[in-house]
Amino acid sequence: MTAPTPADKFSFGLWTVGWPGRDPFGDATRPDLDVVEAVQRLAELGAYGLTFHDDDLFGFAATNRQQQIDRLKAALDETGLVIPMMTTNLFTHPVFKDGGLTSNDRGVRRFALRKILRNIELAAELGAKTYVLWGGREGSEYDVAKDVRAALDRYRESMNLLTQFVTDRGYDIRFALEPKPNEPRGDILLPTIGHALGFISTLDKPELVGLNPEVGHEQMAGLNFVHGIAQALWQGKLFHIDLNGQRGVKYDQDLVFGHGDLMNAFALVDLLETGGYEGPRHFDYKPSRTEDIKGVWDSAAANMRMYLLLKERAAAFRADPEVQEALQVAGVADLGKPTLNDGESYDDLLADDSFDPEKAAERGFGFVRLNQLALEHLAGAR
Ligand code: GLT
Ligand code: MN
Ligand code: MN
Ligand code: MN
Repeated sequence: MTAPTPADKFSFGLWTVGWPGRDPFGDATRPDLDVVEAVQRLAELGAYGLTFHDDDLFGFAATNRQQQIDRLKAALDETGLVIPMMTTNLFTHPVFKDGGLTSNDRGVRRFALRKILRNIELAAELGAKTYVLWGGREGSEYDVAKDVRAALDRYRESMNLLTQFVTDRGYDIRFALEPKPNEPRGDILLPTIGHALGFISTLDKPELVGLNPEVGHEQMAGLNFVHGIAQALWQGKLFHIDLNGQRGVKYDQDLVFGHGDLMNAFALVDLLETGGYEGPRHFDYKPSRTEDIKGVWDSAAANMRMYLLLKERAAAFRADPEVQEALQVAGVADLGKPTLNDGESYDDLLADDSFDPEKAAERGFGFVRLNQLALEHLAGAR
């Protein structure tokens, strides 16, 4: 297998490799990571992009904002790394305890919007094409404390303002909402891909708003990530993606991609590589708290290696003649054929009595054999 190159479009959040290991129960286990070192190491490993929140680069107080931007720009020039996506931190500072765009406090909502607008100006300057909004604090613990319909009005008001802003400024930027069911809030608004797609359809400029789904977030809700991504692609809404690993319905683990549900990761890479997704392969993981700095870069490399391994396995699966035959038996391609004939009406359909349900019920689809073949390719047994 070849090493990652910029053509693979692998990108990482500065907050991922930069996570010092602080969690609700324990202190940091690693020192803070400087942005210049992050850029240099990621470039060496074969990544093409870095993404970040405003606060990741210059902190909430932003006292050294311009200096940090200049240092980042110099590192980008030196390495050729790019900034494909940026986002706003509306969750760390205590002012956002009840959310940003949907806080019950109107002053907080106005402050949150200004924080986004200012960072979008920087995103445009740095050439980012996607602006992510993860509403981790937009939600509630207590049903009686949040008017969800009013909160969705405010979310929509915000998105309409942001899309008007990039349009008026002539920025080549689209927005990507990132769903998550819970954590840090008890319940987060727009909790799944489906909820977010429904919300987007109500906006003034829906064409400028899509999704940034994260593997673990859908799996925390017990949902099939591949199905969600397939629907997002089908609706032209997969603007960006957060790849990582999650083992079942529990807290947000942010493991290395493939270190969770490996079979679903295999099907995901197969879909991304064949389904027309051309955006960044962005890793939003956390190097486990047990790791030292070497472990940070080993785990960053592991994400890219897992993706490339799965890409190789998926291609071998597709090229295997026995798989082709099993796909045929399973009727997978037959689903692409419209159910009615060209020009056929419902009257024609009603008049068709040629179908024998008893006979059709005798069919075995052979899905288990097909899945076993997929697993054998995944396990390197074929
Ligand atoms: C935060 C969150 C991620 C989001 C990031 C973007 S920040 O770490 O857990 O899932 O993608 O705001
Ligand atoms: Mn996560
Ligand atoms: Mn996360
Ligand atoms: Mn994420």
